[in-house]
Amino acid sequence: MNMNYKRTLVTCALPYANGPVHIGHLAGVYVPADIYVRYLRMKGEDVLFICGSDEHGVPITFTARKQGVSPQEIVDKYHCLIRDSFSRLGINFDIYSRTTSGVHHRNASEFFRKLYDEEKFITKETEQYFDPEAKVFLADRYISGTCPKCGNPGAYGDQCENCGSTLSPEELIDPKSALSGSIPRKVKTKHWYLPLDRYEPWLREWILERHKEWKVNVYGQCKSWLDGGLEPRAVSRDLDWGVPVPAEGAEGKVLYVWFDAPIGYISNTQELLPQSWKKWWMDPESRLVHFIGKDNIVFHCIVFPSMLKAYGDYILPDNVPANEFLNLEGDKISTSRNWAVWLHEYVDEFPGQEDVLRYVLCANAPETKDNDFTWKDFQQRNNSELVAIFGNFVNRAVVLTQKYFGGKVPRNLKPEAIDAETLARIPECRRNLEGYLDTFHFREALKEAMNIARIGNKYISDTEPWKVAKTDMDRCASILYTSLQICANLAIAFEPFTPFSAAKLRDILKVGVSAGFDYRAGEGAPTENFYTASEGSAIHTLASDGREEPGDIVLTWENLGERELLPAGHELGETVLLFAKIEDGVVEAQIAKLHATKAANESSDARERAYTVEPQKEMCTYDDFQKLDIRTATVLEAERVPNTDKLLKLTIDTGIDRRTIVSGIAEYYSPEQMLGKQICILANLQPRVIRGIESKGMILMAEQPDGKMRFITPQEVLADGSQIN
Ligand code: B3M
Ligand code: ZN
Repeated sequence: MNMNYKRTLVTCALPYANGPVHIGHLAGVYVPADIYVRYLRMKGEDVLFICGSDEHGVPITFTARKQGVSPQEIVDKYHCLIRDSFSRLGINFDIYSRTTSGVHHRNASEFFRKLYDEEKFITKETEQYFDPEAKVFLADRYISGTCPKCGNPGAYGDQCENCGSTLSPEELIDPKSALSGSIPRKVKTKHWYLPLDRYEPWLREWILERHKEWKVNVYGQCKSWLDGGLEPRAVSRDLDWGVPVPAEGAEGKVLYVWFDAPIGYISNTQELLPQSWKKWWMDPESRLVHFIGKDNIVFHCIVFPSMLKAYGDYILPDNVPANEFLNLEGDKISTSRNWAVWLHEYVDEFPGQEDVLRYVLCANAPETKDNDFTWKDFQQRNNSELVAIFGNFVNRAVVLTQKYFGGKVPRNLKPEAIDAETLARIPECRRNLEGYLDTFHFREALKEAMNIARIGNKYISDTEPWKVAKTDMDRCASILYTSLQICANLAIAFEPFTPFSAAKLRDILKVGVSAGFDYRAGEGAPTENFYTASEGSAIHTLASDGREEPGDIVLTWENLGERELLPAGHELGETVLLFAKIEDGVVEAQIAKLHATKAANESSDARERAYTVEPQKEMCTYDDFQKLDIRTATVLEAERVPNTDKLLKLTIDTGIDRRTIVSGIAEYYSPEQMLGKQICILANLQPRVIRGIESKGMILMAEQPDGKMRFITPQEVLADGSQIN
């Protein structure tokens, strides 16, 4: 780690603007990053927090095609949804821009061009699958066919999801374009490649020797990539959506999305700080930290650093604290199967409980291995940790202060050993907390913050000021004095983790918190940031002239562990509850919602199986077919067959006669719905007696993917008895 840094540039993986953000993204990337940034800011460090939407790439063009709209419409929609839902969870990037911005297109193009001019790329001509109908080159994922290993007819060009084999499109039997169904052809095409093999010796030294402090999962993945040997990587694609390749002979080609997206971090910094961005990216006293999920490790630890190295001038990532994956109720989160808790839905459905999600995701963060989110655990952590420990302690301390001391911090009139011993434990929590936060162990850090609340809660339970008040007001004063100092410590310690509740607590205590730094200082606007007591977690910026005092007491991280943060006589604000209990019904409704999703997925799987796997019946001759007498007919009367659920007795006009047919359609149609309907029947089916009724013939029905039966009715009214052949 760069020990002599002056400032920290924190980036979060740019979400694809191809769908909303879910709890897996949050737990892996955005919540830890936000905690880290808030922590550094409270310590008064210079931090810049950069993110934005990743708006290029093939999947976005496919979504657009499927929905019959332009890729721009897709990314506009999701960009806004994602940006807004982040901020509703208190994740306030200094900029959340997008890779379709003009600044980014120019910057990414310039980046490529410099490497191109300096001959840092190689070119190769290869054969790629091309869809002659849709006129596009196909990524492996968009070619489907039969798996050579297990015979699954729905295997993809990169993988068979049935047997799990890794495939290449060449191996598929009967490959088809997933786009048009046409048979893809191989067409020659030229692309630019970054020869990663040339950077391998340097990467080995830089990561394996000089960054042994990286998280084990990150270091391990890098090592296995490096040990496997690196190969040149294409940085261009044949596509009409992206940053056009600025080179001769590159018509119809764009930069590969993984080439342009990380450059987006730089572009977004430029957009925010046109004058001072270089300080963040090129000064060796700046530290770059990328928060990402584990599937992005190779791009951030190997590919992007090689790009930066090739360019020169830029600093390299100092750390890349990647997390593993979060599962949901025991299953892998899946966007396509809607198996997720979506951030925008959560903030709508749980207003005022943003911190509960932040807390649970941090407590459960998949830092070293994949982890599971369950709604029961969510409820449990809220009710028995946030409500029962943190909230309960603060509430007891302030309510009793209101009751006995008119809402003013009482004087410490009769201190006892337990008070000093209790307060003495907080600096230790702080040391641990810092140790964990500095090394990206957010779960452990949160436990330490929670320990302060536990210390407070135990202290107030042990000392019982409500009882002491009956006999010894001076001692009661001391207990509440001590309790309130712990509350003030909590307002500092929890600011990174649960900023909304920390802000509420500051309101209760009438204090402000300093965030002490303004990234715009370099842009010629001298300003100062701090959190005020009443303005929640938003960073409040004040121009130096129009100074507005944030209250008498402004706390900083430096104060954490101090014994007197609130002086005697300091008046408290209004008492509110920090957390509310979550009832069973609330989580049960969420679980039911997931179960409904699962059921819908299962029936759609069944549908896919029915369509793709169900083989055609064996061949029949024309003569076989001729034996069937299929005709149109009209329903004249319909009634339920008594004591059955499924059967209707229908009287029909077949054009040749009137007859009775008993049909198993009562589940799908009521007798009233059948009256007067024209249908198709098999007229010459051997009569059968069903429930004592002679049924002559059969109504033709079509089975739907969900298993429901629908009768077939002619498009226009036909003469009854018309033969179908
Ligand atoms: N758009 C996110 C993902 O892989 C990807 C990150 C880009 S960071 C430069 O889900
Ligand atoms: Zn297979």
